[in-house]
Amino acid sequence: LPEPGTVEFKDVTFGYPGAEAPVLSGISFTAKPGQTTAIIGSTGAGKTTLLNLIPRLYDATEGEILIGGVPLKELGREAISRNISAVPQRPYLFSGTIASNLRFGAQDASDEELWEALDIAQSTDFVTEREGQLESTISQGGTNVSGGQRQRLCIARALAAKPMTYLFDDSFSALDVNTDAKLRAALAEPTKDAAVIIVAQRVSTITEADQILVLDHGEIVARGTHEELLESSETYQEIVTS
Ligand code: DGT
Ligand code: MG
Repeated sequence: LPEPGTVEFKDVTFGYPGAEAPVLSGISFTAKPGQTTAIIGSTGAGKTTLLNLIPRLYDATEGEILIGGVPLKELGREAISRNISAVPQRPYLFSGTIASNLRFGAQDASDEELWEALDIAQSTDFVTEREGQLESTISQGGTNVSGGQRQRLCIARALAAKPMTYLFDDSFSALDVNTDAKLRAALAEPTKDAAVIIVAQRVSTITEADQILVLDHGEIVARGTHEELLESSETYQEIVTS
């Protein structure tokens, strides 16, 4: 069997219920533990849809997705949520304390572990400045927290769960270039044994990725490292220069 946490797509096709054309077709790749797989492509290319298939927000229409060699359908909801942390493109906070938001998916995490996660997510100052700190309240939908901060708290939540697979959907683009770089440097250690899949808008976020998948109209049109793609892919060159 492949290592735990490995994500494999085998010739996956997906169309939204009721829609005529598939949004993803013939998607095959492997995201290995200890590696970062990046997905880049224009708006509407299908990046979010692809990520959403992994925690089974939808099921593939054709083909198969396996985690650690086990087909998703055999894994069960509980195993999926225990092993996969997803930071969605529109991160969501619910009404409650910061601690309860961070413990969603990590009920047993100690306060110390929450602070560690916040530190990595560059959110220590934000929380220490609030009255009540970890026990300070977030309003429904996180409307009393800025968008970038909401994103970072959701990254901290993902880290607190210590999963084998991380999914980041455009989680760094709302951050300024400096914070983006610091946060990703801090992520290296806690995610070093996990399979990390990052959807990115900014090329600078993914130049170090072990593999980059270029998605265009629901198909992988090129794959490789940043250097390889600069040589081989016109679509990638367009993204880099745009
Ligand atoms: P982004 O986030 O703007 O960079 O775009 P992507 O690459 O994340 O694209 P995605 O996966 O959100 O959308 C791909 C296509 O699927 C696009 O034509 C819109 C369509 N689509 C997305 N979500 C839904 C949905 O819930 N229902 C239906 N019927 N279509 C959807
Ligand atoms: Mg998206």
